[in-house]
Amino acid sequence: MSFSFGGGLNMGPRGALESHGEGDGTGRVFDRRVTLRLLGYLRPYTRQMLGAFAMMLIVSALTLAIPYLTKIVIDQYITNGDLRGLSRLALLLGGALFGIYLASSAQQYLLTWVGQRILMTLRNQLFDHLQRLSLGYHDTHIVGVTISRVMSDVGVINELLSEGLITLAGDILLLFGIVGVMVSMSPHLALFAFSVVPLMVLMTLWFSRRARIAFRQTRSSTAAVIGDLAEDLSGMRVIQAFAQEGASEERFDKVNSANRDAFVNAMSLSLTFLPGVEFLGILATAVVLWAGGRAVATETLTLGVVVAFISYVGRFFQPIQELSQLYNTLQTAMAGGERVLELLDTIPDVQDQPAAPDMPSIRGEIVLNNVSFAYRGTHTVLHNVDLHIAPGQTIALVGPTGAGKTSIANLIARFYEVTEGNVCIDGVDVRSVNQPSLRQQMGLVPQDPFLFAGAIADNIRFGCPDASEEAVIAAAKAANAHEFISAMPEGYATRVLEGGINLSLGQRQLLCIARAILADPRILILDEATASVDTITEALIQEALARLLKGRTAVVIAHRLSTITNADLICVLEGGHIVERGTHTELLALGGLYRDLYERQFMQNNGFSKASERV
Ligand code: DCP
Ligand code: MG
Repeated sequence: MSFSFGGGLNMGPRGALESHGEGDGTGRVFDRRVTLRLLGYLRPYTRQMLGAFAMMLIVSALTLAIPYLTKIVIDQYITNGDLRGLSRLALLLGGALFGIYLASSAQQYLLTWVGQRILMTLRNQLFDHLQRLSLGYHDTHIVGVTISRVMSDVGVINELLSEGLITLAGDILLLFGIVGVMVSMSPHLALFAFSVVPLMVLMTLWFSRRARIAFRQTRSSTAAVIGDLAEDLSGMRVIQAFAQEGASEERFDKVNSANRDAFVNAMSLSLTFLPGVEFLGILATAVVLWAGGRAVATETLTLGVVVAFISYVGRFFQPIQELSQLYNTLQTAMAGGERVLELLDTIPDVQDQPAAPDMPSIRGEIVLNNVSFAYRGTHTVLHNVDLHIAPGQTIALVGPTGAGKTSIANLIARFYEVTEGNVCIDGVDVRSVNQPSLRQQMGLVPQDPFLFAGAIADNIRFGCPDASEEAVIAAAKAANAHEFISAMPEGYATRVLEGGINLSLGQRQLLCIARAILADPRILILDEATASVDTITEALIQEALARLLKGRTAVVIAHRLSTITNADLICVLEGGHIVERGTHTELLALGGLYRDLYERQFMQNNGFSKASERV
């Protein structure tokens, strides 16, 4: 039996994002609702658990029988000099020991078999659920915290359900069994043996109260170490760029030493308690030896009974030690169980109605009616936005950073639910159809182009896994990505490393465009698709886009206004309001925010080209 240190990851010093209770839950050792639901996971394995239970019964029975057999050996065979009987019983004892070995191996195997299956079921359930949770959930939950739920919380639940329950039952059974056998053999001597029990109870109470706090500290300080580590690793570039290695080392040292102290503290508690229990065991043995010895001398008890008693007393304290440790496992598992169930119970913000129909084949009209929207229900970022995009039109959203451009794209694809008003595609409210059927007909090139680890070709065919090699190449050509891909050592088979780090940001964007082209959607949303490419590539992309956008409805979000001068309609957003709308020429003539933005960029670009001419 080992202590377990599972726990949430909320304690990262800078992990203030995590808003939900990440402590040890209610801290209760037993929660009926959580327990019942967790026990439900055992149901499919009733047979195996009954098998393990039977093995446990065999182990307990044999463990109880061995001292009793010793008593018979001494009182009947050794005392009477019956050597043949002695050999027979020695064989029987050997058989019993071998039986314990076999039964406990079988029990262990069954429990591992069941435990690993429960672990897998829980992880699959969590993973499926995480995929269904809306972006609103993923925005507000730190990745590390979620990983800890899926990995360590699930682990402690497994420990409780498989090993824990059977150990609990076995220990309790053994305790009662030993008491029963001792009382039936000699109530008088049993009374002497149990004289240390009140001391034992006091000690256990003292220990469990302190252990509960100490072990909670080990869990939360481990969480702090992992939180700090995860954040520093992902922010390494910034740490090094600002030469803050020293400061983050100091911070890590602090959480790390708190973790060390918590463990030393918890361990020293255990290390006082466990030998304490052992000492009481020895004390009880001494008492039995003294009282039993006197009884043997006065011939009120046989020697065999005293020897058996010594053996029982020795075994009596082992389940007590185990039970006190199980207490921690139980508590950790309850806290972990509560967190896992809470995650499984989280209702996605964006939820389809039961049996929501598929989105019919899209023609491409997008209408936003009086749409207002707030992330996380607080702070409104879009105010009464009205927008009508006819099928086949290209509209551009421009405006200062934070104006709400990406938010509009998010609402069209229904990654979030509008707070007020509605979004309709071909007259169908996006809330009335199921999400996959809607998004399958849309292509999205996100602001932050994400690639998966794997071949370039597979990244392009992400949305259409069955696309042929030719189709992939055609899409890459249309996106003007073919040239750089062919120049790579392994062409389309070149592996993209995790996070796409072996490609430049511009290249990643081209691949994302190729991915969208291949999916051949009726509606295309391009978020800053040309933000990070040079002027020549930009011209290539524009040319590719002109080809791509033809006959589709497109929403193009651009910071470089030169890319969207041809759009059918340009909407200028500021602070969540559409403040101007019209074509490029109309807006320039208007002389408002658009003209302002345009002139500033124009001057900047001219400034740049002059500067480069001078070089
Ligand atoms: N916002 C938020 N929670 C999110 C995303 C955004 O609270 N998960 C806030 C930040 C901004 C506002 O919403 O104040 C609008 O954000 P957008 O991403 O819509 O802004 P833009 O796309 O217009 O900005 P940029 O040009 O920087 O991409
Ligand atoms: Mg944006």
